[in-house]
Amino acid sequence: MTSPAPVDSGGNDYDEKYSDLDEFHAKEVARDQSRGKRGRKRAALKSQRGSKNKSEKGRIISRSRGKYKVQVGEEIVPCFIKGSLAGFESPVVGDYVQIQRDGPRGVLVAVEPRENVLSRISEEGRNQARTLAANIDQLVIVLSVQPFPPRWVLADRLLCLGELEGFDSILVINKWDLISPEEEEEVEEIEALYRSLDIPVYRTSASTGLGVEEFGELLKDKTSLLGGHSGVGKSSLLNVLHPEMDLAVGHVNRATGKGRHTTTLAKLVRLPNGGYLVDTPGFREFGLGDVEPAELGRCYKDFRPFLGSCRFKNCLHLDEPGCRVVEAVEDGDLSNFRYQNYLQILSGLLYGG
Ligand SMILES: Nc1nc2c(ncn2[C@@H]2O[C@H](COP(=O)(O)OP(=O)(O)O)[C@@H](O)[C@H]2O)c(=O)[nH]1
Ligand SMILES: [Mg+2]
Ligand SMILES: [Zn+2]
Repeated sequence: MTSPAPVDSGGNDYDEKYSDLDEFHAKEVARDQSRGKRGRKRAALKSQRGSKNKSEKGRIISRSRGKYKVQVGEEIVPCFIKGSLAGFESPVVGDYVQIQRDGPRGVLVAVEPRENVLSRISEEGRNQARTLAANIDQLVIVLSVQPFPPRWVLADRLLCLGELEGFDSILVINKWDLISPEEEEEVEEIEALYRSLDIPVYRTSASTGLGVEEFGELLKDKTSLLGGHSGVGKSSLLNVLHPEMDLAVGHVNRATGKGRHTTTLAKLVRLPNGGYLVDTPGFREFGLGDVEPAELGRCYKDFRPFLGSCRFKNCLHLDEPGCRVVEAVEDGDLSNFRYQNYLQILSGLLYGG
C-alpha cells in the first residue's frame, strides 16, 4: 500500500515539519523495545500468575492497520483488538484504553469516552472527515515574524479548526529576536486583538531563549497539536526545550521522511518531561475541507453575536443585503483584520486553494 512519495513542491512543504518528530517517536519505541524485553517478560509472568483478567489503563500512541502501541506507565505495549471491540468502535491515537496482558502483548478491551477528536483533516481531499486522534488538550499555533508579516490567515484558519473541534488554542509568535520596532507596533495591536478574544499569545525566540520556558510550561503534561507553517521554528523551539530530541532544523524535504504515507494515521510523541505532541501528516491540509462555507462564520467567535441577525439564514457575510456582520465591521464593532482573514478563508472554501 505504499505509494511513491510525491515530489516536494518547494515552498509548500508542510510534510517535513513532522518527519523529525516521526523519527523521535520511532527512536522512543525502539528504545522501549530493547529496554523492555526482560521487564515485559516479568510483567507477563506476573500477570499470568496473578489477576489474570485485570485490565490496565493506557493510551494509544500509534496505530497501524489492526496494530496499536499503547503507553502503559513507562512501557509501550503492542496491542491488538479483541473481536468484540473490533467493528464496534475504532480506537484512535490519543484514546485512553483498557488493556489486558496476553504474554508480551496486550488486548484492547475498552475505549474510554473521548473529550474531543481531530477529524476534519483529510489527505484524500474534501468531504473525507476521519477521526485521526482523540483527547487533545490544546492547539498551539506557531507563527513567526520572519518573513513579515506573520501568516495571520493561517492562524485564523487553525483557530477555526480549534473552534470546530473544541480545542483550546494558543498563539506563539516566534523569532521575536528578528522583529523591527515598526513591526513590533503592528504585531502588538494584533496581539491585543487576539487576547481580547481570550486567545493567549506568547512571544518566543529559539535563538535568544525568550519565552522558551513559558512555551515549555505550556506543553508540559498536556496533549498538544502543534500547528504552523514550515520554517516558523517549531523544531527549533522543541530542541531548545529538549536537546535530547535532536530534531532536524531547517528545510528538510520529504525524501528523508522514511515511512511516510504508510497506514499510520497519527502518532503521539511523548515529550521528555511529560506531555504529548500529536503528530499527524494530515494536519498540513489544515482540515477545513468539510466545513460548509455558510458555517465558517460560526467558527469566528467574535462574529457570533451578530450571526442570528443577518437577513438571510445562509448568509456568507460577503456582500449580501442586510448582513449584520458586514455592518458590524463598518461600524467598528468587529475587527476588519479578522473579517479580511475570514474572506480569504471563505474564498478558499468556495473556490479551493
Ligand atoms: N532568528 C531566529 N531564527 C530561528 C528561530 N527559530 C527558528 N529559527 C530558524 O528558522 C529556520 C526554520 O526552523 P525550524 O525549527 O526548522 O522550523 P519548523 O519548520 O517550524 O520546524 C531554521 O533555520 C532556524 O534556525 C528564532 O527564534 N530566531
Ligand atoms: Mg520542523
Ligand atoms: Zn451576514
